[in-house]
Amino acid sequence: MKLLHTADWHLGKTLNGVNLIDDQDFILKKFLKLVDDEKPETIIISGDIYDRADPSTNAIELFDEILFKLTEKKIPVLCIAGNHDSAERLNFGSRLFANKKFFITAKTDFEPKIITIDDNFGEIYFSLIPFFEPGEIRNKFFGENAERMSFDAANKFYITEARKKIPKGKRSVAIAHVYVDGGIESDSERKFIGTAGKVSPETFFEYDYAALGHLHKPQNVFSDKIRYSGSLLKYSAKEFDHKKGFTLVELDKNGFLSAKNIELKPKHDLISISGTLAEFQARKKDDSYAYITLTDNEFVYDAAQKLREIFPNLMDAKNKSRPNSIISAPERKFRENSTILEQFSDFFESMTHRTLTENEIAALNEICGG
Ligand SMILES: [Mn+2]
Repeated sequence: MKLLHTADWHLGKTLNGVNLIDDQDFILKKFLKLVDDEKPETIIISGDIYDRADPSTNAIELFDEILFKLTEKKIPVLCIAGNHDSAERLNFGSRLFANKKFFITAKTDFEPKIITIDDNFGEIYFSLIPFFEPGEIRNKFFGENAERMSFDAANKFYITEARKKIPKGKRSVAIAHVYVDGGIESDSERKFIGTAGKVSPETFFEYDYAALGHLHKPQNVFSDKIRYSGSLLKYSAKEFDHKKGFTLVELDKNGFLSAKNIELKPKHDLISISGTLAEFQARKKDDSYAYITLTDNEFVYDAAQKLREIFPNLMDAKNKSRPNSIISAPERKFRENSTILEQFSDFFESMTHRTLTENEIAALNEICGG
């Protein structure tokens, strides 16, 4: 069986104030073309469909469009929720969509979701493991008074439950949105709350392939069979050298055969480069999303304006001796890599123009700490 594995679309994402929806639309149309060319028998989307729990209407429309086009091709699509998605919202219509072979699992269940799809050699069992907080598994299976669980313990438990429905000797694929220990993090993933957010690779050893989402760099962890397809596009300056694309996986009668990354050229590249203004001015105009570090020793007057003549999509510019941005950065509403409490207090402040009181912070701590 040929599988096409993708993840971390983050539809509706903005980067330095630039909405990437047109770039996402462009690359997903290429993805549809890739589906026509490669003719996979199953498509896997391993979470973080949207960038936010309350996605923009543009993002919802784009997902709706791509889904419709995929289901028209009559290829089964298996999809789970990631930590950026709202499980409840993404779950909408899931029972109806199953009739069209679009299988979305956004919420955990007492009986973890298994979908079987046949190829010439028989059935393949797919475990759909949506992103969950460990507390959710604890409450659901053990009760609220049970001991706290780590991400590792909760995932091990849930995947053991999932495997109970897979007959011995049958081929199987896990679809999950987790941080597998040993993977390389970028800086555009939102960290899971709590320190022990990692899951050990052994959790997936019984599967013939683990189609993972969460880490944005395409990579294997521990073996060829445990793999992140990476995000749809470069979602931070640090990702300038990532090769984004889609992962094509082949399973034969014995299980895993091969996996390779198919790189697709985006509408705009994202570059992070340094040089003097004179060097840049000698270049051709470049419409990449550009993060520039100027190496001139002397002060460059009106640098951002001059750089924009070469890089119309200038995202940020710095001078090597002055690490702060020399272009006016758009107002950032929320702190990056922040806790849920920090995110909420930023949101609260932007909505009410006042800071949280001590009582309110205490109440929130109680809610978030559970
Ligand atoms: Mn993600």
